[in-house]
Amino acid sequence: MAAGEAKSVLFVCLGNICRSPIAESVFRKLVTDGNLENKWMIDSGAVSDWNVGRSPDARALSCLRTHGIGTTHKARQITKDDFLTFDYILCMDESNLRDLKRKSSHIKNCKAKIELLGSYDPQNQLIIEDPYYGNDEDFETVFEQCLRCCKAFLEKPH
Ligand code: 6LJ
Repeated sequence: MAAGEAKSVLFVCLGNICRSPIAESVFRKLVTDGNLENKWMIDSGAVSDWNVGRSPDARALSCLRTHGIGTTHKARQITKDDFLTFDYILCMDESNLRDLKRKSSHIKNCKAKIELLGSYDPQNQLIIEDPYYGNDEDFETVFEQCLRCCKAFLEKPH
């Protein structure tokens, strides 16, 4: 990437209604608060097509609201184009990473660097677990992990 050029990041999880919209919203808040809107393109998506068009899980929205963050995101599945256009695709667990690497292996000229968001965690919690069958505390844990990792990623992308 040339200096001064905008960078792009796509946050990915299984259904794009819990973890990745939290990560996307947290990162967007950090970018907005830092007056860096012109420097970043930000989105999120799903490995699966289970929830396409849906708003985030009510527990994810409630967790974000608690931290003063809103979102109008609607779930979408990742596309071939995402691998060609995004600089970074940051995912949540080993299953996401396997699915993304498998999909990218069929794509010529894949541009995206595919990584675990947790690889940026200063507290070294590598995996951001799926909170779908969990409770509000699990969503709060996801939020705190995303906040730590997004701060570190914004500071110094790999
Ligand atoms: C096709 C068959 C599966 C989950 C989730 C889990 C389960 C989810 C979900 C995350 C976001 C039609 C859809 C699994 C949205 C929905 C239940 C099954 C959905 C799984 C395994 C471990 C932990 C969580 N699968 N929905 N249907 N995560």
